[in-house]
Amino acid sequence: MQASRITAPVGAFLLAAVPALAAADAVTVDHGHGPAYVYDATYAGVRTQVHSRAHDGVTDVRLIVDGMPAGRRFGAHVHLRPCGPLGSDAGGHYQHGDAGLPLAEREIWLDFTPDADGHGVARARVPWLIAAGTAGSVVVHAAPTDPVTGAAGARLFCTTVPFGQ
Ligand SMILES: [Cu+2]
Repeated sequence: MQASRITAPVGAFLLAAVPALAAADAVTVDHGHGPAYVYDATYAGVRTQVHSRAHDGVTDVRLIVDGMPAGRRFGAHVHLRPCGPLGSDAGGHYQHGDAGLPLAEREIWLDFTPDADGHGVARARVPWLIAAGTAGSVVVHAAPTDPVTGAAGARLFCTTVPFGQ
């Protein structure tokens, strides 16, 4: 239910003397713990963590979910806005760059299959950064992500993550 963000310059000792260099080397780390909202009572007991690390033009996002039913695959994505009382409040999928590229290269997908203990982990690594304020959550869906359309069925629960802010 909390979200936090830390921006830590690499080689902080350089910060005072060379601010521009320090900024270019900044590592931005965003976290979200949740879910903030659950839209299907079946999932009322789940717990989520999202960890996002951006550095050198690469964004690395991890989703960890506990308390899930085992053995089937769930879709998950980075969405545009923070979670709200309605599943639709998170908006559509965050999309980056050239609309001519496949969706799988322009969005951040975090599909996962929980193990026998109901523990699921997904990691996505993309060669670009999320502009501050342009993505606000990770939504878990009822079905795996369709590789062409990006659709993944009903929104089950949502974790707010202040990406890049
Ligand atoms: Cu989604």
